Amino acid sequence: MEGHGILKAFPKVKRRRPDEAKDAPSPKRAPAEPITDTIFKGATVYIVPAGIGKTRCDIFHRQIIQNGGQSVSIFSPSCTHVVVDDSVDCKRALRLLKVEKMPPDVQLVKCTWLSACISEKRLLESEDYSLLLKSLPTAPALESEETEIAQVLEEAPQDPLVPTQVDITEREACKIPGIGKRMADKIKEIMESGHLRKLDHIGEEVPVLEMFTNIWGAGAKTAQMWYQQGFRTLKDIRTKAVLNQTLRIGLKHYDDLLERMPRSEAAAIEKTVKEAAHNVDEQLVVFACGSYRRGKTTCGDVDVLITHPDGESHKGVFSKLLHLLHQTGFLTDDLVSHEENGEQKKYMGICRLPGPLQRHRRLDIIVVPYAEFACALLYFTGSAHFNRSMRALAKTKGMSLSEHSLNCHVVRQRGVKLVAGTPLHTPTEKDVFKQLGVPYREPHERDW
Ligand code: DCP
Ligand code: MG
Ligand code: MN
Repeated sequence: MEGHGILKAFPKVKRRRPDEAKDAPSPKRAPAEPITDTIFKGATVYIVPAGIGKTRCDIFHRQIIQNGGQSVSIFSPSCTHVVVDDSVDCKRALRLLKVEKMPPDVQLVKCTWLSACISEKRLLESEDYSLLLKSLPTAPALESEETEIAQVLEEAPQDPLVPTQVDITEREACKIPGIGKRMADKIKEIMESGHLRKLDHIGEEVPVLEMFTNIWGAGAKTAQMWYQQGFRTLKDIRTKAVLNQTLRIGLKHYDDLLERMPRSEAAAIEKTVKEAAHNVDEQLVVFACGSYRRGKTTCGDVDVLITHPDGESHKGVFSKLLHLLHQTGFLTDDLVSHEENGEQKKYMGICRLPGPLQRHRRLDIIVVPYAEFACALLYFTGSAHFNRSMRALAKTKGMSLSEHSLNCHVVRQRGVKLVAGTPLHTPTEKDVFKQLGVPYREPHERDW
């Protein structure tokens, strides 16, 4: 059972967007990807969604995580950076954060800081992007950097003795309050070439990558690769890219899969799966978890958890159930038709309710042994952010929590697990909370 990290076990599970609790319909779907770089290592970033838009928030969120950083959904003084839309000024930012002033060690930066870090592949100093810098009129947004720099230069005291050569200009620029070495370098580049290269790709690449990562099964890496191959539209992808079966399905249902379904439809999908499961075995326990169980008004997919109280009979269920659901035409496409995670089995696919005007919807089905039921239920109910908090909590108590079990007497050395520990008896979710020493939280209280 050891070593079943979520990401390893279920690599296709998509990432959550940070502002999920608001439950607005969100055009978002993308699988998790491994950490590929360390740009944001050591950074804990809180993105203020206002003005940035959910899709961009989500992209940034993923980029931060993929690049070794932490992207948190709650603002706290332990954040290293708070990112706001370029249109947001300091006053509004504080209002959005509901604080009077920023805690001392937290950087308040414009969104372009994130784009710049990503495009330059390193954690940039925040000074050029900071909203806290008083000496600049406002920290320049990248897109308008050239104009801003020109303004700053105009406002700088005119010294008739300053020669016009580029290096001297750079040195002089450094003396202007609020202009650091980086900004001076940019001034120098503009002086030399009349142009800032760093801006060339920004604004052009992001929306295309966004559109590509909105294909179910395509992560940031795939999107980057396609972009580098010169693809710019979905038609390019459809006609020129090399696609595996999953991507082909993702592309086929591009629009449907971007849309969240109303709660009532999730209920109808749960009912369909439940009826089919009860045709296989009447004793099966069948639950829709995920956002549905948390009481959300819209759901990105339906996450159905199945177990059998006798502890044994869950074993033959998975393939029989899927066969049945395929037969009736309810399941239309398989994304990941069979993923084993210890004794748990997972299906990820696409279904459609009968009748005209019905859309294709994402459906996950998980069959688990009864001994793991409570931990599996807790895990698949989420939210993902809540799960991370619970796991972190378990860690502080020498325990470890997974979708399989809550273990005690875990031994870790520098964060690496050496001893897996012993699974505790947790017949219900309440037992898990109790063992962790925290008050029980109802599913609808688990968004964060
Ligand atoms: N999960 C997790 N970590 C992840 C992905 C998922 O812990 N990286 C868990 C918590 C989620 C549950 O699995 O709540 C179901 O995953 P979904 O991606 O289906 O997320 P939700 O059901 O919460 O939201 P949505 O309405 O977008 O489906
Ligand atoms: Mg879900
Ligand atoms: Mn799901």
